[in-house]
Amino acid sequence: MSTANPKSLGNRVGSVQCDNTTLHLLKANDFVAKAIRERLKDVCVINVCSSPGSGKTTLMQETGKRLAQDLNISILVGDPETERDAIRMREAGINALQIVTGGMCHIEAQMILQALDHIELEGVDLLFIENVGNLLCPSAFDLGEDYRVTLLASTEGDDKPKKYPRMFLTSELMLVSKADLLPYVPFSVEAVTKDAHEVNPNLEVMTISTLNGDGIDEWCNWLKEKVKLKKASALQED
Ligand SMILES: Nc1nc2c(ncn2[C@@H]2O[C@H](COP(=O)(O)OP(=O)(O)O)[C@@H](O)[C@H]2O)c(=O)[nH]1
Ligand SMILES: [Mg+2]
Repeated sequence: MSTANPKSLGNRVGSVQCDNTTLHLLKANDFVAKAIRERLKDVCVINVCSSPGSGKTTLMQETGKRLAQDLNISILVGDPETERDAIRMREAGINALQIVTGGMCHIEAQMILQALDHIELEGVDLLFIENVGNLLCPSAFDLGEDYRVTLLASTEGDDKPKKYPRMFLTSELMLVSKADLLPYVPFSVEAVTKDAHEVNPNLEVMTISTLNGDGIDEWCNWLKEKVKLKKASALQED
């Protein structure tokens, strides 16, 4: 060890080789995500991601109301603090449990595994996970979901898929939300779709507005189809 720099553990002065502990954390996370998939074999799980304020909770409320006759829906809602979103979901008649991450900027699989012991899952067809508002960290954490859906609001700018590629690369569906505001903001659905497809050619894209209802039927039909597929694959495994 160099006496000139006793804390460098023998590395050259000016550089230090750090162990990437995040990689180990993600391996552990993937292991837990696998356990969640095993446990939720006949529940369709959708991990809903976006920046804060893109309209996740509003969309979940509306979706829950619209699909109440067709599907039994529960939701786990992640936020750094407060139970506000779970309260909003319960007000909309949806069984909801808040995951308070204690300041953490994403949900980890172990949080979901813990939460599953505290939410009624008997007869549930569709479990939403509303992730913490963030386009970066949540992309790295598999939560045992079947599908990842990322909202991008028209007010956020159409440059985000290329700036936050991992979020869009790991998603199955991008919802361009707050479409009712498109006439008022400089946002091109064509440009954002082109960029998103350059990041992930398989990404489905829908344009929706919870405020005026545009695209909500298409979104609800997409969900019903995914629930059907999950049930069919669960039956095949039995
Ligand atoms: N114009 C417009 N505003 C919306 C829409 N959906 C949600 N909002 C508003 O956007 C804000 C954030 O919504 P919220 O659902 O809490 O977003 P979250 O943080 O992603 O869960 C609220 O003031 C909503 O009323 C929409 O489709 N159009
Ligand atoms: Mg919310």
